[in-house]
Amino acid sequence: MEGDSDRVGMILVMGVTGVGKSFFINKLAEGTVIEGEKLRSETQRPQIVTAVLGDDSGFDTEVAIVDTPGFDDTYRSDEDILAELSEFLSAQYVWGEFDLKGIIYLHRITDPRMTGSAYRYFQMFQRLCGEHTFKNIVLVTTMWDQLTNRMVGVARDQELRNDFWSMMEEQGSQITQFDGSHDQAESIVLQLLGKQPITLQLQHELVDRGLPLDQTSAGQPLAASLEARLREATIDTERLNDSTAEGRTQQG
Ligand SMILES: Nc1nc2c(ncn2[C@@H]2O[C@H](COP(=O)(O)OP(=O)(O)O)[C@@H](O)[C@H]2O)c(=O)[nH]1
Ligand SMILES: [Mg+2]
Repeated sequence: MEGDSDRVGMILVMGVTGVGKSFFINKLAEGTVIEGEKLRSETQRPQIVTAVLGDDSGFDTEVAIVDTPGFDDTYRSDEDILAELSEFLSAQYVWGEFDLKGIIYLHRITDPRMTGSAYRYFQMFQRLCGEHTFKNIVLVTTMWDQLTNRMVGVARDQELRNDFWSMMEEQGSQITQFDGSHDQAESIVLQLLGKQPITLQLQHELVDRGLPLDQTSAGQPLAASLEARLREATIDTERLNDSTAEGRTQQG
């Protein structure tokens, strides 16, 4: 069909550390990413995994799934994570070989309440995507099999829908409970692959409008700390220059 591209679709998997992003991706492409990687999350970068879906039907669909680093309280700052994501998303937008089709946002149903970092991440996530992409987003609750009482999960699910997810749902986001199966992971991804490609708000702002990260919708709330981060980087460079100069003086 005219206008439809032959490019492989890309899906981002997002959510704070430990919600099951890597687990979800391994359901689609077994053993491609490391699960439970908390201790090494400081070195984690967005990682693209390609998978082929729908073997049985005879229609194979290739997809690029991205495992993204999420906020966590211990190992990396929110600014680091946003900077990491923004680099990846800009590069994909400018040079990428894939069409971004959607985002899968994971939330652990075993969490009694939304923690500070989970809430900050969720807000950053919404700003980074922009409302125009909400119809390409599936909000997924994970780890239902870890609950001792399913009714507790059902109540939390309702709370999430009422207090946090209703605005996105009204604007077209889907909400679903993940049972941990390959089949469901595949059907969530296939559903998103059928949609029109999107450009995220952050990609528009960074690439099309040339804004610095701290002036983007996602970056603004972190502006003070992003600035401090930049200042630190500048001071580091100055120190490096100083010591190089010193070195030369001593040598010369
Ligand atoms: N029982 C169960 N364990 C899960 C599920 N999702 C993730 N896990 C486990 O929870 C831990 C954290 O998941 P992981 O995928 O590494 O989270 P990530 O930080 O979001 O990538 C790992 O040990 C996973 O194997 C699930 O739906 N059910
Ligand atoms: Mg992971």
